[in-house]
Amino acid sequence: MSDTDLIYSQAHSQVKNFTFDAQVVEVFPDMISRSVPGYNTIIETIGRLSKQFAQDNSNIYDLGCSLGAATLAMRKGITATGCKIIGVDNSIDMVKRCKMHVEAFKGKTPVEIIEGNIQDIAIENASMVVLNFTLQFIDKSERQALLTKIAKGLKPGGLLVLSEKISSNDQRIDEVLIDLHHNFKRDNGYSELEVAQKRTALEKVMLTDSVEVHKERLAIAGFNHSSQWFQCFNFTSFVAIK
Ligand code: GEK
Repeated sequence: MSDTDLIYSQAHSQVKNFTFDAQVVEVFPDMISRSVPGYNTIIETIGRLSKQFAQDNSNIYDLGCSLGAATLAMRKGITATGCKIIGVDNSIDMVKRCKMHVEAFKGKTPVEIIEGNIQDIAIENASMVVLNFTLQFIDKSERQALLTKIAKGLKPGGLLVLSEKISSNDQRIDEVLIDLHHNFKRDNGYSELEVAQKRTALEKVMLTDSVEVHKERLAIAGFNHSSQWFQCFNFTSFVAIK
């Protein structure tokens, strides 16, 4: 099948840093659902939360939108009127394909997909912002500024959904969770070689934080309430409300 992720199935003489290029775009839905435990549950829940949190005449942001899975779930879920969904991604290949996906489905809430760095775009008049496995690709020293900008751009009562791969401060627990995740990938058909090469490719470009660090950043950013609502192995999702 052409859309099956086989990128790391053969030995690479040198494993390059992971990028969201055209080759990844081709297999992305297969890659993310076989690699991220609970991905479909998280996407469905983002849709449910949009029904609850999207406010009339406000903007909804999907930051690091990839192929628009969260955008489409929210467009289905939103019942508020006068909303606009803005999806942003800095991979031109993702943006091109995302626009095609969005156009292939009908919905009453308008969607704009923008090629850009989420650190540079303005967040304004927002009632809901989604960072679904995107913050982990931002330089650690720049994560607080991004979350603070998001909190400032949210209306009172506005919601951030933040999903991330996490690490544990307890080394033994970390080992157990990493092991469970690798077994999940093996059960989904990835070989030892694929798991090992993907790990090397992500080592320098995807850096994880602990739950405690995330919660502290959310509080500093100005969120009055935050909680994990989902965790499976070393993957979690938070809701944070202004
Ligand atoms: C989903 N949210 O399916 N600015 C804009 N986009 C960025 C930046 C940046 N600075 N850094 C990374 N990206 C999606 C899944 S994938 C997660 C998100 C994963 C983009 C990058 O191009 C990629 O499309 C996305 O963030 C991360 O719900 O593959 O593990």
